[in-house]
Formats: sequence, structure tokens, C-alpha cells
Amino acid sequence: MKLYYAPGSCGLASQIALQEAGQKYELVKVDFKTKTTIEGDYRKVTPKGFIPVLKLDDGDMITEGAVILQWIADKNPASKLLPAFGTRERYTALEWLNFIASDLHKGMGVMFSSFIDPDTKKRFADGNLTSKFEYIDEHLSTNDHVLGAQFSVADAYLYNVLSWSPRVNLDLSIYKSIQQYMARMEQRLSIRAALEAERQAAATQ
Ligand SMILES: N[C@@H](CCC(=O)N[C@@H](CS)C(=O)NCC(=O)O)C(=O)O
Repeated sequence: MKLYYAPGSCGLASQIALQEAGQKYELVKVDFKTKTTIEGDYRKVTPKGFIPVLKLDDGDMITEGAVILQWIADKNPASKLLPAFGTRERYTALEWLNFIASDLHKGMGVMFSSFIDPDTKKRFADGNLTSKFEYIDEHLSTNDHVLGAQFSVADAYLYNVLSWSPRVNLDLSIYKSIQQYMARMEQRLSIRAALEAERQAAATQ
């Protein structure tokens, strides 16, 4: 299995999930500027040009980070990375995955954009992102993980996206529960292993 990724981007969540599931995978680095990899034209892998893409051993490709996370969880039920199909808890997990993907991830994406000037980014952070951080902080004040007691792929994704804040000059230090959550996540072996695998792959490709 291959995971197309770029260092420091949203492919980390998929890697964390693969590590949690004990799945072996190979990392293939994508150059965003040229849309190439060591294999050649990345647009042949996905015309969308985005990472992550999970290429299965039979050649099938899965795109969209939140969907890749569900695929990994469902193929590895013993790892308990999502609640069972059909349960109310499953839909709570999907609500979180959707919120992280469409509101938080894409909101943080604005902060990385080269099309938006620093003042507009600041106003966007104050007017849009702050309420999301407050919501997450409040939730984490009574929950060790996104879904409560159990780690899930929603944590892989939430950790991934929140970890970008220093790179876009967002100071989250006032959110004590987020700070404690991030520190807890950084103790997890899967997260350490994913970060290390990414560091090693980035150095060699
Ligand atoms: N809809 C996609 C979006 C993924 C996405 O935003 N990927 C970014 C990196 S975090 C990307 O590939 N950017 C490519 C570029 O900026 O050229 C998903 O949810 O997986």
C-alpha cells in the first residue's frame, strides 16, 4: 500500500491511522509546485492534484482524507478506530470528521494561502477560526479524545490540523484543554512513528 503525502500536510492523519492499524505502507512524496513524485506526473495518480491518496495493493486509489480514514478504520475493526456502522456513535464520529475536514482544515488552509494578505488572514482568524477553537477547547475540557474515552481517526485528523497553528502564527496557548490534548497526542506511539516516518521519507525523496 502507498500513501501519497507532502511533509507537514494533511497526509499525516492517514499515516497515524495506518500506524494505529498496524498496516505497512510506503510513503511517496508529492511536490506541490510541480505536481510530481519520484514516479512522475502526480496528476496521473489523481487529477485533483491533492494529497492524501491511498493506493491499494490492487492498484485501486482512495482519495479525500476523511474517507481514507474511514476506509482504514473499517478495514481494521480490531483497532477500534471508529464506532460500529449504524450506531449513533458512528454518526457522532462522522459529524466530527466532517467538521474537521470542511470547517477546521479548510479554515486553516486560508491561513496558508498565498492569495490572502496578512491583515485579511488576521481578520479571518479572529472572525472565523476563534469560535472553532473555543468549541473544540470546551469539548476537550470534558473529553480525553474527540469521541470521549476511545482514540479514533477523528483524533488523528484533529491533531494533524491543530499542529499547523504555530506555522501560521496562530497562538492557541489560551486554550488549555487543546494544549493538554496536543501534549497527550504527542505521547502516542502512532503519532511519534508517523512523524518519524515522514521525517525520514522527506529526507530521502
Ligand atoms: N479535499 C481534499 C483536500 C486535501 C488538501 O487540502 N490537501 C492539500 C494539502 S493539506 C493539498 O494537497 N494541497 C495541494 C496544493 O496546495 O497544491 C481532502 O480532504 O483530502
